[in-house]
Amino acid sequence: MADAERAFAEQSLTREQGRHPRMRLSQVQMRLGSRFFSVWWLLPGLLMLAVASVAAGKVFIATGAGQSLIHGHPCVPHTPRVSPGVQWWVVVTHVANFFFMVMIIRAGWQILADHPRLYAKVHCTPDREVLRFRGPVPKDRVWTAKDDAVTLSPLFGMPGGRHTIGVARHWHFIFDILFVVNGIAYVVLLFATGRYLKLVPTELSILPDAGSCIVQYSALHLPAAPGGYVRFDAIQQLSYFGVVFLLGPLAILSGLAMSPALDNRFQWYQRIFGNRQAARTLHFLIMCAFLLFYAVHMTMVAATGFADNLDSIALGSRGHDLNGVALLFVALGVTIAFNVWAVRFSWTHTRVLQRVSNATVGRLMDLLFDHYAPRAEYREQDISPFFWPNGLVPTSDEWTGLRDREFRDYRLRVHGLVEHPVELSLRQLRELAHQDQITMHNCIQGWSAIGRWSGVPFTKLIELVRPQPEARWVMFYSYGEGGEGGQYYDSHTVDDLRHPQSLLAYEMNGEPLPLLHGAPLRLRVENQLGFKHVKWIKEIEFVRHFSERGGGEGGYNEDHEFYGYRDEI
Ligand SMILES: Nc1nc2c(c(=O)[nH]1)N[C@H]1C(S)=C(S)[C@@H](COP(=O)(O)O)O[C@H]1N2
Ligand SMILES: [Mo]
Repeated sequence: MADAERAFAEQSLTREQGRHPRMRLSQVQMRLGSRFFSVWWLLPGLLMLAVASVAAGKVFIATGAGQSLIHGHPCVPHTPRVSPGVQWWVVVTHVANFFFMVMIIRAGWQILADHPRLYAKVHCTPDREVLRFRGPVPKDRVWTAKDDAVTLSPLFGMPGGRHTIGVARHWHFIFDILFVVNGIAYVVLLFATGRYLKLVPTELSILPDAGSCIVQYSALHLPAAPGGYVRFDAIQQLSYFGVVFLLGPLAILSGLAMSPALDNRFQWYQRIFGNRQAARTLHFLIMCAFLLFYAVHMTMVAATGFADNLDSIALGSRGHDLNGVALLFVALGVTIAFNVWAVRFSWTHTRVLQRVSNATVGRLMDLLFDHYAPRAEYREQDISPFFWPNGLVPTSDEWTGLRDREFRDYRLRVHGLVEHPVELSLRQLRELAHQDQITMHNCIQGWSAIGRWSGVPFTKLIELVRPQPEARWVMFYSYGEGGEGGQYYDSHTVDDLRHPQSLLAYEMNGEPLPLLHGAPLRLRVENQLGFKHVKWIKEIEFVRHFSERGGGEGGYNEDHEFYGYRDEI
């Protein structure tokens, strides 16, 4: 590797950029009707609920009906045990799963911090959030989605310390793949060895048995378990079944529902969850459910004989020694050490992390999503009342001069590896074609919005300029600057630009493109995330490969924020 190349590869995240106010747990609010309340008000409510259910449990268990329920339906069913002991693969997949989940959840929080608001409807209108992690959106100035991010402590966020969704996504997705592979291995072995019988309920009697458990637990009676807790009780079985066969798959599916490539190709997909934002909110709630599960799980393990339980979970033995506890502490220690290392690595070797992610996650995305040409159309009444803006409106004399003359002097320069370079005025572009589409924009930060875009299908431009055969990528350069200074730009494959919905847009919602949203011309490439839709386009260049231009990573955010070079999720 040449020295210059090495220096670039070693480029890392800096603290100066991307600092935002710290997230404060005291500011987390939920909406009820038209008002927002601190989520801390849930605590006394939950406490009252707990007290009430203990009281109800104690009263019910003393009644005849209660007695006949717990005697007629044992909490720990008498079904034959599958096979005694624990197998090594159960322990390995269990520990690996814990390790992966810690990374996924921490990186997930970091991703959420980039747009700390959750919605129920498809639109992301300020003051219509169902849950928000910072105050209301200021209304007295332009407030971009980038302005809205918050900083997490490195104790919570991966890597924390500033907003950096690029880095967080790399960790999140790399560990998602490991999580899925581990999950598949676990489920395959579960069925291959017949041990699924421990998890999958096969008889309806599990329901009254579970009822019996609920009554006994809420009355604070630990159900009788002769010989120790070697067999799952009905509630355990149902919750393990739920975590493995419902929560896990739902986490994956709701995560995929945030993909622009999927949503703008198969509209039915996000509808499974209601809409794209409901899927994002559900993705968050599933994380909460996982945490709740872990908390209850560990509490029960501790409450029913910590060391013995850990022994039988980890080693399948009840040696009345501390092997299981030792294993737990080793697993915890390795997880903590890895997390400390991963935070440091994020800061010192950011470019390496990005490259690894491009080569794994990026390749997989290309393979899975490449052939999905976006074509979903929304209806007039679906158009979002609010469209978050992003980026810095250009300030150069060149652009402000054009703006002051209403872009009459604007000329789009299209050049590079083409047979017929052109310079086109807005009038010429309008005469070239006028295509209308109502589509959903998905920002990498998590918000989305539906809008009507009108402009020239990019295929028209391709026909006009006739790219040379070796031209595989197209660079889009903006009049605007990125957050750290320097020209904003990005790149697309010619293949993506041939999609019927790839558009050079000169109108938004039936009006000439507003200054804030990219006047006079912006890009729409509906299978990709928002940051690839360059606004305030100055010129277009056909090249062999994006690495020949700019910082070499594919675009401004790829260079400065370490984003992936294609982002279809
Ligand atoms: N020139 C330029 N184009 C840009 C950006 C930018 O900062 N500069 N931000 C991108 C991002 S991150 C998004 S989500 C969309 C936002 O488009 P909107 O402001 O119309 O919502 O523009 C993209 N295009
Ligand atoms: Mo974005």
